Amino acid sequence: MIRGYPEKVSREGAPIPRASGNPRNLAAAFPIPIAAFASGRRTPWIAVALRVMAPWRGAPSCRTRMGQGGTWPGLAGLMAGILASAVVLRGAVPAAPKPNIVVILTDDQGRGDYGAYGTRDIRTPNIDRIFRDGMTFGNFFANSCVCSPSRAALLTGCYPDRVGVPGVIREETPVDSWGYLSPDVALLPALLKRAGCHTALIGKWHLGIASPNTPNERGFDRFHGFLGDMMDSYTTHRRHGLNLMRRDRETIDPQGHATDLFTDWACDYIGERAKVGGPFFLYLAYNAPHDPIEPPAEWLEKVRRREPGISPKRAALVALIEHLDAGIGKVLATLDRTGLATNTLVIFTSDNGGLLANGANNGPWRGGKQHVYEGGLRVPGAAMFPGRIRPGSRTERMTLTMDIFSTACALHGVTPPAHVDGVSFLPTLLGDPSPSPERDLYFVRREGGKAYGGKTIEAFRRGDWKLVQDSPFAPLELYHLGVDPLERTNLASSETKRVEQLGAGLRLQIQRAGGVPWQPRR
Ligand SMILES: [Ca+2]
Repeated sequence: MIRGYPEKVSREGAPIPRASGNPRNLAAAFPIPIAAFASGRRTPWIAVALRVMAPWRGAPSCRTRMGQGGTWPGLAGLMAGILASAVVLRGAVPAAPKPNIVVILTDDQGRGDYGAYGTRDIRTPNIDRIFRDGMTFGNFFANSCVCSPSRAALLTGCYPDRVGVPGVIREETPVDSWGYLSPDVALLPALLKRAGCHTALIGKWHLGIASPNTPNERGFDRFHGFLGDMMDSYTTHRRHGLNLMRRDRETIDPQGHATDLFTDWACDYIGERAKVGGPFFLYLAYNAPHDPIEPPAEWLEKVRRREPGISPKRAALVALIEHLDAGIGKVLATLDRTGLATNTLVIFTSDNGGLLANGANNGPWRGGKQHVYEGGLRVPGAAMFPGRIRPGSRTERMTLTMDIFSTACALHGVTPPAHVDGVSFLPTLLGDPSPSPERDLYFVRREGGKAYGGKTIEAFRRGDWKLVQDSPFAPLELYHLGVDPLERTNLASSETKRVEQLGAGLRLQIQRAGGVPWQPRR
């Protein structure tokens, strides 16, 4: 069984004991959206009334003793009665709105590059708010150590090479493109749209620049952002001289820092949905803090003044992340201002570990972006849902980017396609203390250049054991993360049987991906 290990090196705060009592199921937590709407079954009105009064157990701000062997506080019971009476008088079950989902994905943000982690030279009060007001994931892993594969995993729920994206897609330079998103796979927005959600991608797509792999063609009602892998400048938004900024299918040439543009567009979108009504799925994918490290001048100056002795490289990265954090703060404030926050699940994570060459902080873990050691795969992870997720809670569940897909489906009562690898963590969010799902974990990256030669690197994890090949030309390495979380002692030569066992599992994963092309038909 896969087990997470306590993050002894983190200073995100002491783990908070999980809620006692019976695990709560989805129908109990979301009686109307899931039990009634998704299945078509009518929820008894009294259960609805009680659930409205007790959105989740154990909340400091609205604690009830119901289910803990106690009694309802008088005021809550009175209000429940009034509500129930109103329901009976109207003769109908009030329709609670379906929840919204906002996934905030940052680009190359390291596991330790935010304030709530305990890092001293960075101030990210808005990202920290998601951790503080929601659930911290102590073991959140990107599906890959680079951009495109993790993004493909998020939107398909699959290991990325199973949908044609083992490596970075660079359609604008085909000789250096190492993936092609399978046109046959349904993406998350297409599924959520069937459940009644309006869907939007704001920011970076990086899963193709041409038909059929553009955001609108793959299920997003709205696309406002950048098609490519990275911008040569945050202010010119070009890549290899190409303008890849779009509003839906229209090429646009906006002025300003990309982080500010994406923030403004996200706020506009949320404001628009507040007026229109109905649930929405917003995938907000910032380019920051990916290369080039270009913070606005005033943000860099602020960091330099506050952090005497910081290196120029680190100061620039910190400033870029703090500027990003301010943007996230505006988006959260817009959810608050429109009143949508109380019905919105916000998930925050990064697509891979930080790039060490840029001064990124990946905590104590080995390596960073482009590597399948822990520093390249471990990412920040948090989720916030007022009234549903217990503030300040924490899980050590082993969680991957692709699990977001299944979680979003579960929240809207959508059955994921049978081929999906991701597992919903919605029960965990709602306080179910069940252990991590029992499964092997697999990470892959295909890349060109002399260091990779068009071949792949992989990591394969079973329980605490991890098999690693961080260069296609290096022998396999084996680590026991339970006793050696920083991957310092390679046990491959002494644990040969274990290497063979995990190697067989790895080969199976490679075979599973073999049926899907990762290049377009030429
Ligand atoms: Ca990235």
